[in-house]
Amino acid sequence: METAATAALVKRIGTVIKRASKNRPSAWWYSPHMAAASRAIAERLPLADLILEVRDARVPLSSEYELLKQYPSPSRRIVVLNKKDLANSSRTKEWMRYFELQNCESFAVNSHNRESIKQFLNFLQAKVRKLKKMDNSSNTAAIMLVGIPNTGKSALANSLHKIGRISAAEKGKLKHAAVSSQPCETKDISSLKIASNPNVYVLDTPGVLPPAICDFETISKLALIGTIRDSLAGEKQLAQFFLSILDSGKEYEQWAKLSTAGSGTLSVDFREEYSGSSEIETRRKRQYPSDHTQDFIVQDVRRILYESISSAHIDARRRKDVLRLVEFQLAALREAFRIPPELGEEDACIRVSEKLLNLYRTGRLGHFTLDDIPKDIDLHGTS
Ligand SMILES: Nc1nc2c(ncn2[C@@H]2O[C@H](COP(=O)(O)OP(=O)(O)O)[C@@H](O)[C@H]2O)c(=O)[nH]1
Ligand SMILES: [Mg+2]
Repeated sequence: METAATAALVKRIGTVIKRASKNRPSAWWYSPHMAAASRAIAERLPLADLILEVRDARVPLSSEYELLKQYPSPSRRIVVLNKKDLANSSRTKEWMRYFELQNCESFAVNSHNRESIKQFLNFLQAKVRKLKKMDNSSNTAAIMLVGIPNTGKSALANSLHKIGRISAAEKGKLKHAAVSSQPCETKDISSLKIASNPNVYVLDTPGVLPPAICDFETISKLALIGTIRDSLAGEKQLAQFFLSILDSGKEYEQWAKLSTAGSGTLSVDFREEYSGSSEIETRRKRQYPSDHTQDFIVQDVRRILYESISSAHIDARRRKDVLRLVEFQLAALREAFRIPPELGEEDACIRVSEKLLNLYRTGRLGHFTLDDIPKDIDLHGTS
């Protein structure tokens, strides 16, 4: 993923976060609440039959849960790569191979997808039965979900509970774990039943980050996927970071068909001042009279991004080229996001950034795996 431009933005974001953390009395993200949660989780870890370390499939390494490093039983730990729908699927396969080489079991899942949850439930039930046979222990199993904030632990717990094979009476109508796009919304450990015979419970836990600041690259990626509050890193910086990744890759090419640019003339041209205002509106009315506004916005955003990248012919290795393109895109996207023209420069940029981050985080701007397999690992080798 790393290019000169992304490296420059990573440094900027890391520095901003570090500065923000210095201005706070306690370690800025490691709140007393998180410290207490961390202790409560550590006490219960040895009692769990299985531990699901829920990571984000876009950052299989950066979303590691530090606390588990001290936990000695890898045989009872499974790395869950959640949000697989947002990651690049062939890269996810490579990551699973990576975990296999580390003798670590992994499973990629989409908590919002019924089929994916069903498969995962089957896998978990088989696993629990095997464990129970080995242990010769009681007919009840506890599976603990742990991970950093916002990886989807509560969403996963809810889906397992909802789709699990338990009687209707056991599916508490009001019982569910609180899911939120904001990090740190789960405050307590709660239990939900997901299967009978043997009875299997999942324990949803609050997300915990390491107390000390990790390296800039990790923290920037975590900020981009929404693990820490956007205001800490700054919405604009995060949007720039995302755009620098998009501009340096090939994902945008899938939007070529959206481009209305005829032979050589682009409606959004990086080399000229952007002035597509009323054109977007006319085309929208002409082509899709009945569609939903949000869909138009997404299409317009994709088109503007496609046209700006393809007309720019930048060298992704050149930091300045990418950064200039990113600035251009942030300005050009105001139109697509219908930002009122009377809004000041700064406010408009933040609004565009928030909206762009939201589209990225809900998967509408492509599938990006941000972590690379460590260079010393040979995925095709024998060990
Ligand atoms: N696209 C996608 N979004 C997910 C998935 N799982 C969870 N989410 C979203 O991620 C955000 C955080 O989920 P939540 O369960 O509250 O995370 P937690 O902090 O780990 O408990 C919410 O907006 C969820 O809707 C998934 O598999 N795919
Ligand atoms: Mg939660």
